[in-house]
Amino acid sequence: MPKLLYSATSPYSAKVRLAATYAGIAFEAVVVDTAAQPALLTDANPLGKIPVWITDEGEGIYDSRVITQYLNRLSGNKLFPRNAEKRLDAERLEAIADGICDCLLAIVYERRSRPEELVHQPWLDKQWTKTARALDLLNSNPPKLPKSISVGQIALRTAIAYMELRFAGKWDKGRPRLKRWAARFDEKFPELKEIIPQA
Ligand SMILES: N[C@@H](CCC(=O)N[C@@H](CS)C(=O)NCC(=O)O)C(=O)O
Repeated sequence: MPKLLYSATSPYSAKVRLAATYAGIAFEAVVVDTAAQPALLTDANPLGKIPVWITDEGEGIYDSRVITQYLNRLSGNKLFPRNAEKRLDAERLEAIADGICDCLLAIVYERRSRPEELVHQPWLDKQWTKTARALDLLNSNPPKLPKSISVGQIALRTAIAYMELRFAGKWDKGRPRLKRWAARFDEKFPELKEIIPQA
C-alpha cells in the first residue's frame, strides 16, 4: 500500500490526506518529525519536507500540488474538473489556499527559529498582509460547495483548519462568510471532517 509521510499539524499534508480519502485511494499514513529529518523522509524527498507520497514501487512524490495532480490521474479525475475553465478555477483555489499556508508558515518559522530579539516584525507584517488580502477575497466570494468538490475546496478547508490551530481569533475576524463556509463544508462532508486536524 502507498504511504503518506505527514505530521498532524501540516496543512499541506492534511490537504493530501483529505484528497486521497475523498478520491477513495487507500494509503498508510506515517507520522514523521521534520525537525529530526529522519532518513525515511530525506530518502524519499531530499528537501526533507512533508507531505511525501511513497508509491508501492518506493518512489517519493512531492510537493503537495504534485501529489494532488498525481492522485487525480490515479483516481480517474475525481479531484479536478475536466472542463478547462473549471479546472483552472480549482487549481487557482488550491494555489491561493496553499499560498496562505506558505505565508503563515513563514510567520510561524520566523518566530520559532529566531531568538525573540531577532524576529523581524516587518517580515511578519508583510506575510500577514498577503494572507489578509487573500482571505478578504475568499470571504467576499466563498467558493461553491456542490456535491462534487475539487482539491480547491479541500485545500481551503485544510488551510482554515491550520489557521484555527495557529491563528485562532485572528484569521476569521471580520470574515464571517468564510467561517460559515468551513462549517458548511463540515456538514456536507462528514467523512472528511473526521480527519481534519482539530485545534
Ligand atoms: N510547497 C510544499 C510545502 C511543504 C512544507 O513546507 N511542509 C512543511 C510542513 S507544513 C515542512 O515539511 N517543513 C519542514 C521543513 O521545511 O524542514 C508543499 O506543498 O508540499
